[in-house]
Amino acid sequence: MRKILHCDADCFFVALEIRDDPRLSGIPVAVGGQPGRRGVISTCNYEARAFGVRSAMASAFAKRLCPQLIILPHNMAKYQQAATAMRAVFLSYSDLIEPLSLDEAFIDVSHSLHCLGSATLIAKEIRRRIKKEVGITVSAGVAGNKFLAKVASDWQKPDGLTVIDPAREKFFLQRLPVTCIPGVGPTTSKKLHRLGLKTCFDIQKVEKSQLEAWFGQFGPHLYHLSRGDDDRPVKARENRKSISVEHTFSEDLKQIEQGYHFLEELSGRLSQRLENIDDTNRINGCFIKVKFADFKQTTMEMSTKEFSLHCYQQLFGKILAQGMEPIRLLGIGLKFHNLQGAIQGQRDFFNN
Ligand code: TTP
Ligand code: MG
Repeated sequence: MRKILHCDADCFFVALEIRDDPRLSGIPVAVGGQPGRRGVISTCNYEARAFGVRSAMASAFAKRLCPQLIILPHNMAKYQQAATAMRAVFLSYSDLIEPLSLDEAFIDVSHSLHCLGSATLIAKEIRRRIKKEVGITVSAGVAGNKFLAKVASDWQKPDGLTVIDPAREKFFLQRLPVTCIPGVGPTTSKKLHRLGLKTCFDIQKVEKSQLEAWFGQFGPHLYHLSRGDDDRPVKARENRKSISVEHTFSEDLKQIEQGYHFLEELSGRLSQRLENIDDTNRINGCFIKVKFADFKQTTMEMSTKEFSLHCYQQLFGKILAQGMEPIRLLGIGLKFHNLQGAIQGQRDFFNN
């Protein structure tokens, strides 16, 4: 029986802004671009969520939903610093950590000797320490696998701890909505609902072959996860060469300004993917990709040691200087030194 924790900070960017300016607590606050500049919301606190404000929503629309919403600019250095401090807390309980984004990670504590080996006590300690050392709340889930640990950490957000011990697993799954299964988006969930399948318990009653007939390769995934079977290991970060995010616009962008503002949203998303400090230390370049309405694609890169919006704005300016067509797709990314490759290269050199 494995013991897996999933930790996810509550409204991460905004929580850090409120930590540094307590006058903001209790009122609707977001971090994102300004509405007048076609900005987008990166995240908001739960007070703002009560008005329907959400991540990736146009800031102008968010202001319409919640006129008193305060929208603060990004402060990436602050968010990265907090992520590093959180990671340091995780590391004091286990080496087996799989970061999913700046504020979210799986931690395998199956072999941890801390807290007498109790995963629940470890989760409590992690939450308490992050509150004290970083000044924000983290929701945590404890279970026997990744799927259930992630569902559990979401269960009582914000500032919640949910433990699904083996004895409660079956009961928990019975009422778990199908939308909690990873990979079930709006289309699949509609199809499942049409078939009368609303909870994991409903799916459990269907034969594997039938699920395969209905959902193809996704069928066995539904079959196993609905039973709470998930043997995916917690994997420490791979030695990646690059990460990127991109967006295809539903309507081509015609104004240069819109492109610049969308870069802010993309860089928010990229920072989410910038999983840990080892990666930030290994940055050696950034790149941008632009696809125009006529499907012509241009990429441009520059070397840099750090992640900054300014580099992308510069690259974007250079691409636009070559001519401006309506933009269909915009993407940005980071390149890393390949540590493993460099070490292997040295070994090969000495061995030959
Ligand atoms: P999340 O963990 O998805 O969101 P959150 O921490 O703000 O809120 P909660 O976990 O309580 O639901 O993302 C972490 C940070 O990543 C978030 O604070 C801001 C950033 N982000 C974006 O910039 N754009 C996005 O679309 C999303 C979802 C997050
Ligand atoms: Mg979060």
